[in-house]
Amino acid sequence: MKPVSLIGAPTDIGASVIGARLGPGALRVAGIQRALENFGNNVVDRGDLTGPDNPMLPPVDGYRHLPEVIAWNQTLHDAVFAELEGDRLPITLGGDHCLAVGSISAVRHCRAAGKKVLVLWFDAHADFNTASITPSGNLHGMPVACLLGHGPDGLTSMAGATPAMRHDEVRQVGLRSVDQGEKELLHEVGVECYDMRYIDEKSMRKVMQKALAGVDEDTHVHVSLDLDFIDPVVAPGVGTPVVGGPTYREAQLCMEMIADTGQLGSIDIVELNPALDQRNATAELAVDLLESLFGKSTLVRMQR
Ligand code: 6HN
Ligand code: MN
Ligand code: MN
Ligand code: MN
Repeated sequence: MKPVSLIGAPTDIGASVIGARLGPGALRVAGIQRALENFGNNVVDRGDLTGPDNPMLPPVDGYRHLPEVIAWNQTLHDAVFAELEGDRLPITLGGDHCLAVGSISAVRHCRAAGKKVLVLWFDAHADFNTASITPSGNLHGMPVACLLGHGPDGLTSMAGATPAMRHDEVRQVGLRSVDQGEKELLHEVGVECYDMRYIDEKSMRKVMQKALAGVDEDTHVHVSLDLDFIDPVVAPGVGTPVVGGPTYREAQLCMEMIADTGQLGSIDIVELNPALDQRNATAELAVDLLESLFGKSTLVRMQR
């Protein structure tokens, strides 16, 4: 396994519920570094990035805080890019989900020369809004659209090439709150989505087999984990909870199946809101899920 770098991005610049700025600290308190070191990983905590404060302003032309969101993402892009170039595995500790524009643009930028990229987007939401269809103006509801070229220049061009990703390089799992305009655009663009009904009907195992189809030794898998993916009974510490999500075990299975591919290349842990959490349970859950991503279940698998 590649050496790991933790990158804190303490901001809620893309959200209207504040508190995700506290996420990196809560993940450290939950023991994220020690948990990964226990698997023999070399883990370095790079500390927190800095960027503009959240000015809490209303949207302008369909976007809240666009200049600040661009600034945070450019800083994160550069940090993630440097880790990838050093052949390390970066984990972005969010922060809200707008940050995935920067981290995933860095993956594309860095891999442009060769490897295939697969982004697995775990979320209750599709994050596929644009300025003209967003109900909120919040940029954490738009990163997937931006990465696929639908968004403002400052965000769509960060990978050096626009769009950063093709629609078939992203697969979304866990959706259960998708705005009307978003639904239409998702359908038009043709993003592969596994919503909760599909998960219920087919099982998480089937869903993950499909989501991971085509992954081979030449694939860089990026996991973008919005903690509101998991049912809020288990993961209450998020700003935009949606009932009816995956259970603890279903979420673990996703991570275990990704670990089995051996192709994990980079991770975002986002939308943790410690101000809304219960005794850091959601941060601890995130650490449990990361352990699975790094192969915690392997022994159990071998005993079967
Ligand atoms: N997230 N679809 C809603 C919006 O405002 O665009 C909610 C987005 C939530 C985004 O949880 O990363
Ligand atoms: Mn999200
Ligand atoms: Mn979400
Ligand atoms: Mn770039």
